[in-house]
Amino acid sequence: MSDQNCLFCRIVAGEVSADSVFQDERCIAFRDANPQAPVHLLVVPRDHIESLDDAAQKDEALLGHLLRVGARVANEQGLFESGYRTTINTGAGAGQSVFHLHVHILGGRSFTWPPG
Ligand code: DGP
Repeated sequence: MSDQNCLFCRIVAGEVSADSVFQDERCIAFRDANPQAPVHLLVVPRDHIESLDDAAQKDEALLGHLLRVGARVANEQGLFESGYRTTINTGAGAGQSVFHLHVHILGGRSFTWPPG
């Protein structure tokens, strides 16, 4: 399932280039083009799911996989000691701008709580 009008579907298909750090049969991880931290990665399922709100029961294993891949790539980027933030923006009001589910992995600086 992919959507020709979706930027992340086009990155998954290789039609738009991205600086990929990990790929498997279910997802890819690449560097965010507008980084908000020294390390800012996006973990993106290959299948088009608009947002976390659109994930169904059949997607439960995929959601877990995206988080585990996020931990893996964070550690590969050297964030084990310092920690990292894992974020999913859901809906425009929460800051989602690309409507293809993705997990942000941010690290390499300190973070405040609550987020802005
Ligand atoms: P969100 O706002 O949560 O939907 O996050 C979307 C992220 O996608 C945002 O941090 C910027 C990033 N982004 C937008 N366009 C591109 C692109 O063409 N390439 C890459 N690598 N990242 C992009």
